[in-house]
Amino acid sequence: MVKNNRTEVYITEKLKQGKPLHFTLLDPETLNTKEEIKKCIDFKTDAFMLGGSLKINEEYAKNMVKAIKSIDRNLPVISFPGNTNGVFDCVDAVFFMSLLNSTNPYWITGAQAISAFDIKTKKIETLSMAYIIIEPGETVAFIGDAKPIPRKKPEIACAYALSAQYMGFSLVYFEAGSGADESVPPKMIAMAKKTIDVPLIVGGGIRTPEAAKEKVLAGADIIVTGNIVEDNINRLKDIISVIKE
Ligand code: 1GP
Repeated sequence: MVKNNRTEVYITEKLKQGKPLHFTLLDPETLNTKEEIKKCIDFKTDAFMLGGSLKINEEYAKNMVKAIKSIDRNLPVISFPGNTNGVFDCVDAVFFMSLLNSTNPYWITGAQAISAFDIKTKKIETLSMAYIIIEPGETVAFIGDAKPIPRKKPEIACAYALSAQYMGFSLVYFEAGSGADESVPPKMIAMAKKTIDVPLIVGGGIRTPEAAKEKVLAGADIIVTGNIVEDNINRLKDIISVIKE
C-alpha cells in the first residue's frame, strides 16, 4: 500500500524554505463563518486544524472542510482530535497525538488504540505528534488529566520533548491551552529548540504580533492560533505577517 503523506511533505517542504508556519485552529465551540475562513487564507495561514475538547462532530467538520476547500483546495485541513470522536473522513490528515504528560493512560495510548483501525479504514494520513501541556493548560489540561509543566521549569518540558523524539514522534507541540492568559515562555521554546531536531509547534494564548514574534525568535517552527479568529481577526493579519517576515 502506498502511504499517503501529502500533508507531511507539504509541511516539511514549507519548513525547508526557512520561515516558520502558521496554523489556524477552528474550534467547534465557535461556528466560524466562511468570511472568517477566507480572511485566514488571504492572510496566508499555512493550514487549518479542526478540533477541540468539546462539541466536535462530523457535520461541523464537513462544513468547515467544504468552506476551506471552496476557497483553496490545496490548503491542508488536519484533524486535531480531542478524543476518539475527532477523526473525520473529510480531512487531509490527522494528528495522531499522545498527551505525554497526562496522568491517565487513556490519553497517552488508550484513545489512540481505539481510533487506530478507524483511521486505517478511512485511509487518513497520520502525523505523529507528542502533545505536551504547559501551565496554565486550560480546558485541555482538565479534560486530559494532565500534570501541566510549570512555566518556570523549561528543563522538564525539554525532557518530555526529547523523550518524544526518541520515541519516534515527528512533531512536538507545546500547548499552553486555548485562551490561556500566559502563552508558552520563550525560554522554554529556546531550550527545546536546542534540544530536539523535530519541528516544534507552539500554541495557546498567542493573541498579539509581539507574542508571535517572541515565539518564532525563540525557535518555534509552527505557531497555532485559535481564538483570535473570533476575537480580532484583523490582528491575525499582523500575527501571520510577523511570523513570516
Ligand atoms: C489551542 O493552541 C491552540 O490548541 C490555540 O489557542 O485559542 O488561545 O489561540 P488560542
